[in-house]
Amino acid sequence: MFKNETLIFRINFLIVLLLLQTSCNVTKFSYDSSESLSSLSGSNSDSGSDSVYGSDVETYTNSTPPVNTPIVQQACSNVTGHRVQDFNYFFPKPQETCNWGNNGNLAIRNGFFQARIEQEQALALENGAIICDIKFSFQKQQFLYDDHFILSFNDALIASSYDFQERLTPSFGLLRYDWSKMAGMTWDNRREGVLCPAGGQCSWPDTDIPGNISINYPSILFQRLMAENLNRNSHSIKFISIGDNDNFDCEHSDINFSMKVDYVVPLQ
Ligand SMILES: [Ca+2]
Ligand SMILES: [Ca+2]
Repeated sequence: MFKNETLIFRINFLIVLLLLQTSCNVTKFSYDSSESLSSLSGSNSDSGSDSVYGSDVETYTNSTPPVNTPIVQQACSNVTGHRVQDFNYFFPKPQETCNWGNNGNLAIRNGFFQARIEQEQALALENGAIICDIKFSFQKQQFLYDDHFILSFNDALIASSYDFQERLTPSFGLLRYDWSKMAGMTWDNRREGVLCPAGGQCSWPDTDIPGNISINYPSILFQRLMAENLNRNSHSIKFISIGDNDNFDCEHSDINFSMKVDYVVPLQ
C-alpha cells in the first residue's frame, strides 16, 4: 500500500513537471518569410494561443526581486486577516482615432508605432493594504483592438499583443511601459502574438473575433509588484491602444472585466 502510494505520488509529480514545462514553452513567434511590413493592417497572425515573452519567464524568475518581497510574502502567508474585494472596470471604446502628432504622438507612418491612446483607472485600497493576489475575470465580449494594445499594472506590462522587449526595459524581470521609448519603433509582425509575462497564462481572440479573454498570473507577480512600493495604496491599470497610420487606429471595443483582489492590512 505504502509503495503504491509512493509510486502514484511520483507519477503525479512527473505529470505536474511535464505540465509546467509545457506551459513555460508555449508559443514562440512563428516566422514566415513571406510576411512583410507593407502588408500590415492590424491583423494578428499569431494570437489566440498562450504565449510568454520568449525567455522572459527565465529572466523574471532569475531576476532579483524587490528588496521588500519577503515582507509582502510574510504578510500574505498569514491565513487569517485576508480581505477579498471585487473591482469592476470598464475601458470604453475611445470613439476617436489616435491624436496624431500631439502629446508625444508622432505623425502617421505606415509600419511604425506612431501614436497611442492611454486609458487609466485606479485600484484604490485602504492605507497599509498589501496586495497578495489578483484574479481577473472577463465576461464573454467582442474584443477588438486596432492596431495593438498593452494592459499594464503599475506600468508593468501584464498583457500585450506585441513583444516590446526591443525598446522597453525590464525592471525586476517585467517590462515597463514608457511611450517615449516606443514612439517611432518599427512594427515587425514577427513580434505579434499573445504576450503575457512571467509564468502568466493569457489568451484572447484574434482582433475582430468575439471570444473569451483570459489572463491569469501567479500571486508572486503581484506580491513582487507590491514590494516595489509598500506605501502605495492606489494602483494603476492602463489600457493603451497603439496605431501607425489610419483613422481606425487606437480604437478598441468596450472592455469590461473585474479584478478580485486579495489583500491584507498588517497592523502598523
Ligand atoms: Ca494601422
Ligand atoms: Ca488599423
